[in-house]
Amino acid sequence: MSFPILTPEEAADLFYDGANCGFSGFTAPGSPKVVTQAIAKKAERLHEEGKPFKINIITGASTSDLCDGVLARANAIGKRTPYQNHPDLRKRINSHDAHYFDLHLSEAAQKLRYGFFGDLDLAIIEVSDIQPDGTAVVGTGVGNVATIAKMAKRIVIELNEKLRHALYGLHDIYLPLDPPNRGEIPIFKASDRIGSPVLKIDPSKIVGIVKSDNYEGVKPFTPLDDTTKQIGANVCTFLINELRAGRLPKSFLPLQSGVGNVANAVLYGLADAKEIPPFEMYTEVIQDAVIELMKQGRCKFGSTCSLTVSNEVEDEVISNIDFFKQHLVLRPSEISNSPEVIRRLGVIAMNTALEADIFGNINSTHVTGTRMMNGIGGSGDFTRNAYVSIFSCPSITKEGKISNIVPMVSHVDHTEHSVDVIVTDQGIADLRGLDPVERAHVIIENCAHPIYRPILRDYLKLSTRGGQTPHTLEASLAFHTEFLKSGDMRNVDWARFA
Ligand code: 0RQ
Repeated sequence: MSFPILTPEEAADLFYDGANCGFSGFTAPGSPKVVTQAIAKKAERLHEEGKPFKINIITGASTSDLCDGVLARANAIGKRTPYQNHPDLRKRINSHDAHYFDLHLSEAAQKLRYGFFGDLDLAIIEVSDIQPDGTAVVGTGVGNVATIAKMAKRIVIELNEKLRHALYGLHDIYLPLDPPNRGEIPIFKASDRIGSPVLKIDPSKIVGIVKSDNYEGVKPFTPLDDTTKQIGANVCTFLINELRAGRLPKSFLPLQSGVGNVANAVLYGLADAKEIPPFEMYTEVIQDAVIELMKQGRCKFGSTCSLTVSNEVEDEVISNIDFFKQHLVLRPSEISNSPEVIRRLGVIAMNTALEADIFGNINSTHVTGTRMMNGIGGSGDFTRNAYVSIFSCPSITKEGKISNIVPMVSHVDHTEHSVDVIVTDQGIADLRGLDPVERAHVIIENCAHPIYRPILRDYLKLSTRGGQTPHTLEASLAFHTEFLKSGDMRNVDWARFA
């Protein structure tokens, strides 16, 4: 069977108001790039005519400006899951133009298969190659593509010619059976391969192929500054101390690292931490820093769901693909983020918080408890199941108007039970085996910024009256209410609550 070649506009015509759509990809890489632009134009045209048009979208994770960006600006997104990070979509979500439900990334595919989100009417799947029988080599972000291909009724293929013929052998596509028939996921080391280098798509569901020739569109990282470099150095100090104390095996354990500038900086810190032996990664995103570490021989192998690298590094990987195929495997999110595998391998989880509270709870998603930033992503999959779980963030943000260490987080993504260590530019709070009050002292003294330490100590004094986890409930969110009122958390006045 050979598939018709479609223009992006012809493909966009298949999409209709209220359609449930699955898109390939994971954090920009692998997500659709051209049909989405045509769908956005169609939405704008229909909206001008006074007609409704919004589609519901499930992906692997965030996408690029060519997908979430254009569709959000066209107000063409009805419902979205499981992760996003585009400023225009964020605005739509926070103004309720788009509905968004946040999900652990390991669970999205199985919940789709279980039927929890209804039928999948249409899919757009980016491939780097496809055969007439539907055998495809997918792009550089795998996400939920295997489940989306299985569940979608009709599929549009985006053939990204930029990647053509390069990627065969990079992927390990594996779809677990669903309960009650699920067995173990037989990965015993990061480099194990258990599936297929190709995705088998039912050719009868493919309506046509749209050609594209685009970069993945990963947003460039902010250059490292003194704060992010110090956070990276502190994480490395913690890991080195663990090795010295014999709490980590001498051969080390696989690392996971989350998204964003802080995560990228932590990984760059590992380049200089020579006491840490060459290591493996079992993670969901590999950012620019890891590619550099691979070239240096510091990172021996990376199992990931996506190559979330800048355009420059993308070019470098593609032109040296034979080298990187020996050091990388790309897996579906439910495998890269599988709680079973993470627990078995003893993954060291390193994720980023927006804020942490003095008792060790983490908010990764909601600014002042209400405004969605990006979503929980895979941070919960790793945090909850890690050998040791580390959260890092700067001690202050916005020139000190915000303390990232607060009396009580304004939204909880990761509870005190799942968080072993908090690291800021100020230092390391090792929370293992500590009760809530002990944790509070260590977090305030080691991680809070010196300008906020006395204010946090005073909060603890104010709260000594009650309970195992001593809070003064009416004052517990005063940092946030003060920021909303005066724009600076330093203005908080505990006397009001005495
Ligand atoms: O704002 O953009 O206006 O400068 O938040 O902060 O310091 O640049 O940090 O890029 O590492 O992102 C938690 C969002 C951190 C990310 C988060 C403001 C700050 C800045 C970004 P500006 P930084 P990063 C696996 C793991 C959840 C998902 C996850 C994330 C902007 O890491 O989305 O971990 N994590 N997935 O100024 C108000 C605060 C703030 C704040 C920072 N307390 N209040 N604003 N900012 N702290 C990967 C996947 O799952 C795909």
